[in-house]
Amino acid sequence: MLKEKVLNALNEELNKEFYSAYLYLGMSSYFEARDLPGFANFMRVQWEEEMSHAMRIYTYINEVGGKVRLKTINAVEKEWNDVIEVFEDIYKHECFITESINEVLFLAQQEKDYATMNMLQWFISEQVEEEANMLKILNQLKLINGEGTGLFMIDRELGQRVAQV
Ligand code: OFO
Repeated sequence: MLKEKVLNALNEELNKEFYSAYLYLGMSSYFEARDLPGFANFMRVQWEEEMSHAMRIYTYINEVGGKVRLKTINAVEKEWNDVIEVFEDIYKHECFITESINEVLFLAQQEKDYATMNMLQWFISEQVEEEANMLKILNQLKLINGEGTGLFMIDRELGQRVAQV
């Protein structure tokens, strides 16, 4: 049985994962509008991944007899000026999520909730990968100044990404 504190933290994390999905879908639509179909595809796949992160937490809460609380998901209102700005935001957001997962894990540890700690280990590894992938693309975009033939080539590469979930 989940302790109240851990359950609340997991429900907060669930909301953040849904927001991640929503944010990345907003970015996908930004790329659609900018005629960058590869970037749009990449972010749409990322949207699916984030939905699967949320559903992992959703399933876990139910599995251990907790009550899922589906809270308001914030709007995605930001207007981006260019591709580099979008990836700066993605990288920042992933670092924020890593911090957030670390805090939930810390809480679970304090509460001696070994099952939740075990479930969160998957997220710890996933965040290492997510941060590294996003930072790599951000750095590549900076190298080409976010424009020209380089941008076209990255767009083609990102168009190859297919959903793993
Ligand atoms: Fe992007 O890893 Fe979940 O939020």
